[in-house]
Amino acid sequence: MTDQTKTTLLQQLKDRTAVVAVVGLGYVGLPLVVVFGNAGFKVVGIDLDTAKVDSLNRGVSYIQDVPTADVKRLVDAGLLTATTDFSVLRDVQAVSICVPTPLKKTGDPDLSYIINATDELAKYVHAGMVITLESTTYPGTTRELILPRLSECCGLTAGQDFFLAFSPERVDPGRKDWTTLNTPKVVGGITPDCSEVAAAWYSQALKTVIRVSSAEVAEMTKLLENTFRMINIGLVNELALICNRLGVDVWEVIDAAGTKPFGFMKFTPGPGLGGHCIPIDPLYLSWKMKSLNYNARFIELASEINTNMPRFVVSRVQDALNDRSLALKGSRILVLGASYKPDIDDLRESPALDVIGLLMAKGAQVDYHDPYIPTLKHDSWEKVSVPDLKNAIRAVDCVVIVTNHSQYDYAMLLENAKLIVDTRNALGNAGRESDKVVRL
Ligand code: SAJ
Repeated sequence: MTDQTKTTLLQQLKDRTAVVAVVGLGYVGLPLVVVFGNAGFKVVGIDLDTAKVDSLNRGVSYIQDVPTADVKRLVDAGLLTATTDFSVLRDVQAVSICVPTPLKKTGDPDLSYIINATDELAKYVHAGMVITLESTTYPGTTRELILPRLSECCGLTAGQDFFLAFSPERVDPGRKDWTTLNTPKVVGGITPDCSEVAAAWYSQALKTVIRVSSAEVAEMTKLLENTFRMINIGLVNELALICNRLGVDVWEVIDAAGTKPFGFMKFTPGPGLGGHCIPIDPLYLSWKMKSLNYNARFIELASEINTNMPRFVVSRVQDALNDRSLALKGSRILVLGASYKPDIDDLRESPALDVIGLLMAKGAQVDYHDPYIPTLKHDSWEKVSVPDLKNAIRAVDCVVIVTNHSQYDYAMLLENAKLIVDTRNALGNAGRESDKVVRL
């Protein structure tokens, strides 16, 4: 049965008669649907959100990186359908799970999306099926959480009857140079045969597939990528605290270090760490290690430093106002930029929300502006982006640049503001030379 099952499935993947399913149609799943469809596979997208399902069946995309024309073409060609009904998996040979892996309020991993998707899949898993998990998670999830649920329910064996692997998503929303199609894709299975079948599937649609020896290696690979980033951002954030105490310009130091053509990678300090990946993924690793009685000190310390940056920003605002004999309490502050990084409309974990909350807690009157985010609702407060930016800049005691959107007119800001705290070095040398600009 084993060899025949694998041989038949490999042939179906090779001649693209295998039907593909993607569970979770967000910023990871939808681009994957299009890539498999463009490779000639019949694809069924599965999501609990009927609005997403209806939109796709109308041939309309809702993800910034996926053109509607691509979706419409696949739907019109009969290569793409979407549904909320998992029973379609009865007639599917290849399934990719791309569901969220956020944190709970407690700061522990929230694996409920993976568990729910797996429990639904377990009802329909059958011999001759390959399954991959793409959601970023702790090492061991595929083997400890998914495998038992799939093999116990139906008496099938991974690596013989069905094939289970992990393949980390490497989607950077908004990026045009590296996409789902051309970003190298790591794939690692529960068994060598699982690695082989999953890699064979992905090689039919993606430009570069990197096969590793196990699901744990693949899970750990993604965590290294994002933990590396989080810790290095934490390092430069601590450098900003150190340079502030030394009276040294941290931006000038980093720019000078950046002239080293080897052995150095430039990161920049900021008001804190936002996004759905970098602040969260490393905590999946440190959480797992705690269960093995190991304290991942680098991750904990970097996370502590990054989490404290909004407070540091507020202290810089307070000091800057104080130097002008103004109390923070009662001062009018304009926060410029709310999304977690420039030129996108994503608020997840944005430090701007913390900066605004902390300024308000100290009695400041806070407004914000963000061209991508018309309204802000967080904790107990709600705000609307100021309609007339130039007037708002002139009216306030201090402007705080939190997210340096490229569309801002920074010359106009420098001309019209009384005082600017620039947490992103958005003003560059003009800011360094101006006595009304304080840099992080
Ligand atoms: N940040 C800094 N200093 C830096 C770089 C980033 O403070 O030097 C801040 C950003 O302002 C933001 C947060 O860190 O608040 C995260 O920024 P990010 O540039 O890492 O962007 P993300 O969250 O979109 O990260 C994604 C990740 N992609 C995946 O997980 C698949 C990450 O692995 C990519 O390296 C990153 O995009 C990228 O390079 O753009």
